[in-house]
Amino acid sequence: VKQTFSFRQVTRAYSNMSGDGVAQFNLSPTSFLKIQKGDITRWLIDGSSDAIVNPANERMLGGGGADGAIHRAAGPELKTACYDVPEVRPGVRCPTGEARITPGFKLPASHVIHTVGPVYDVDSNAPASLSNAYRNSLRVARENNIQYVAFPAISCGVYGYPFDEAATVAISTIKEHCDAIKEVHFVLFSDDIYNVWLKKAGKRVGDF
Ligand code: AR6
Repeated sequence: VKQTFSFRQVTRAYSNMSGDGVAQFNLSPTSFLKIQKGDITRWLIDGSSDAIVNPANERMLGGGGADGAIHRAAGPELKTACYDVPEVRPGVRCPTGEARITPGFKLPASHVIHTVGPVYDVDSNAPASLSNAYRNSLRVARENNIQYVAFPAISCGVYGYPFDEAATVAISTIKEHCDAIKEVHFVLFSDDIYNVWLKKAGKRVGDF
């Protein structure tokens, strides 16, 4: 089905459908991309085969931003589960671009997929690292029969990735690697990022 949305049309469609405040796009005949504003620690969809993605660091024992909020909402068992993830080298449980999974404990989501995006100013191939983080998170979801996945804007906080460039990588990668995932959600904390993501989804997904 050929659907073409301008940004204005997307936002209008969004406000027309805004019962639940979620903008929806077809990624494929069997997968949806859903974009909403909000706090990812409160994301609740299915209860059995769902995961939120944590934008963590390589040590994978918590931090600030969404990582801190996710650890607070999950409770201390999450940190214990993270300690149990083996180090691949001293101090590194999850290298940049890779992903690891734990239970969600007190979170509404049943699982947390921890991934590490690039530090924008330090990583010499930031787009590849960011794409790997999305791709490997989806792969880990698939390997664990998880069909509903919620992402924040990985690397767009402490790690300093420009929103527009991050949205291009995020949405293209998800479009390419969404097989077997029923719904990929973005739960975005700020108006700025939400608007950039909506616009990019209209261009990259809405008009396929
Ligand atoms: N729900 C959804 N999005 C959120 C939430 C939330 N509750 N809280 C923040 N965000 P960041 P990064 C947004 O900094 O850039 C940590 O210390 C935030 O506004 O959480 O990948 C880790 O331990 C931003 O748009 O992750 C690492 O050391 C986005 O989530 C480092 O930060 C990502 O911002 C990772 O940095």
